[in-house]
This record gives sequence, C-alpha cells and structure tokens, in this order.
Amino acid sequence: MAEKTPRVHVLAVVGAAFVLAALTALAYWLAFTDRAPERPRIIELSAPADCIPLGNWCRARDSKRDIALRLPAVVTYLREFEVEVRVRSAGETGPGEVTVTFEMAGMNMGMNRIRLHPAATGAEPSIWIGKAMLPVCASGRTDWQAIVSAGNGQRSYRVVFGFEAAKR
Ligand SMILES: [Cu+2]
Repeated sequence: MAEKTPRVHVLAVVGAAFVLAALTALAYWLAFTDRAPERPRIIELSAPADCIPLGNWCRARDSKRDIALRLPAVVTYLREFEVEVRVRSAGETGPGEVTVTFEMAGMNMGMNRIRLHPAATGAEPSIWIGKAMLPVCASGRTDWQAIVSAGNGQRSYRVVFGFEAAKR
C-alpha cells in the first residue's frame, strides 16, 4: 500500500504531461496550417496618389517598411527602360526578392513581371534594379500600374504605383 500510492501519482503526472504535450502540438499545428507558412502574408502599402514615379522617387511606407519606385522620366511603349526600387526595413529582415509587375486596371495585358536584382547587397536602404518593356495596348490606353512586391519569406509588401506611358 505504501509503495502503490507514489506509483499512481507518477503515472498521473506523466499522463497529464502527455496530454499537455499533445494539446500543445495540436495548437501549433492549427496555428501553422491556418497561416499557411509556405505563402508569405501580403501587406498592402498605399502609394501617395499625387506621386508619379517618372523621373522621380515615389514612396509608400508603414512603420516597418519604406518602399520607393523610380522609372525614367519617359517610358515609351516597346522600348526597354530601367526600373529602380529602394527598400528600407526598420529592424526587419530585408527582402529576399523584389519583383515589379506592369498591369492595366481592368484589362489583361499579359504577364509583364520582372525580377529585380540587388544593386548593393547588405546596404540599407537596399537598391534593386532591372529592365522592363511595355507591350502596346490595342485600345490606345496609356495608363499603367507598376506593382512592386518585396518579400522576405514571412511577409510580402505590395505597392501599386500609377503612371502614364508615352506612345512613340
Ligand atoms: Cu491595355
């Protein structure tokens, strides 16, 4: 009798520990499947409406990140042009990938996405550059959106900048 009681206690404690561990594992599993860790969370930053990124830096920011875009003063259809993105990260891991997608609102213009490469690695702010070319719009429209995405695995920041292209 004197030996049995402690053994029962030990079993109860071990059992409770197992139940707790199982519940913790379940909670983690639920939390992670809910957030789909393979896909980064997308955070939209809004660019100031009155800023046009032609020959000029336009910035969008929140407390953690500051993303700016600059295109040449004139972007002409079917002519290659330079795209520059500047990313400032406040205490966060900088982006591992920066892409710019060119779209027209409400019109499918095909896939126009470029992946930028870092001009200076480890610099703060980091500068990313690349070259792009716009396809001609059959409707004659010239209003484009440059959509900048800067992701570090956990978060992906997305900013839409509007600009007008020049017909040649
Ligand atoms: Cu179009």
